[in-house]
Amino acid sequence: MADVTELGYLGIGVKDMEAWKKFAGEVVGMQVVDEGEGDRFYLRMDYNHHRIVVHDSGEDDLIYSGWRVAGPQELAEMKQQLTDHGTEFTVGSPAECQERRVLDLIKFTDPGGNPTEVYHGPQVDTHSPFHPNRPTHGKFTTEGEGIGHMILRQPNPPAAIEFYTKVFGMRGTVEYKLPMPGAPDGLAQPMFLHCNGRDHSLAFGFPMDKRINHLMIEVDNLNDVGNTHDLVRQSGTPVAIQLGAHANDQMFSFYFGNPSGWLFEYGFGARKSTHQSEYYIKDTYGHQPEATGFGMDLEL
Ligand code: MBD
Ligand code: FE
Repeated sequence: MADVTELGYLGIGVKDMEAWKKFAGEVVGMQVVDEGEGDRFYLRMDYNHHRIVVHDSGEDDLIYSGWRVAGPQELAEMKQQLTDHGTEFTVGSPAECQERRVLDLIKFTDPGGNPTEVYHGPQVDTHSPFHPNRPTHGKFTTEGEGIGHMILRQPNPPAAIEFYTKVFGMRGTVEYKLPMPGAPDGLAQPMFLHCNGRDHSLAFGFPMDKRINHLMIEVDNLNDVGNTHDLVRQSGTPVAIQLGAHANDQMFSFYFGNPSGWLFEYGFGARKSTHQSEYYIKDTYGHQPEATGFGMDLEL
């Protein structure tokens, strides 16, 4: 059985390309790369050609996620695992592989209807060191752990947990029971899944309008959380969840709105996956809600 090894890339569709360039470069501290295609630009976080493709397609939502496998053997095994599960896939054409800057890929939808890709062999540009559009103290933490984590819309969480554990080989379960008026039993019971040393690369079980609620990106220097927090405040960017520490990954983080109206979580200092389940009823400290309307109106 082949397992996915990291959440490797995302494609997002946006309405305001210029606002996204400014936000990603000047507030978040990514590297904005425009190769002149006109309908897209790229966001870099490390040596990879890109981690995010920003498409001028107007959805203001996630349009695809790319999960990495180790190599061609694993991609072949993943095809068999999808077939055994009854999930139909298409094989990426050479043009599609070139567009994604990978050696090979397959495309399908996950049980929540989210367009999903599995690939191997990303283009790594060691000749072009990561160069953020604004000064940073440190770097994004991506080595062996991928882009970060995302919260995906899953109308049927049991079907999603079955897919991501049995087909993708990820591990995880419910990690919080949080009071939420309107939820079954008045409780939100989100699930968190890992596939490498990152505590979770995927979570779901929150009620959501968009496909994605937030993308968490991690930095290796605490000063970058403080500095980014200053830039978020100075730019009038809404903060949906204030600075605080999560109980599960023990990360110090905060959440702010992006120009598409979903959230970035920006954090430092997460512990590694423990590979054993436990659950929490509250976060360690902080993480108070502030700006509403981002689908994270719950008491952590
Ligand atoms: C997370 O990263 C998160 O986004 C939430 C809501 C709870 C715990 C860890
Ligand atoms: Fe998160």
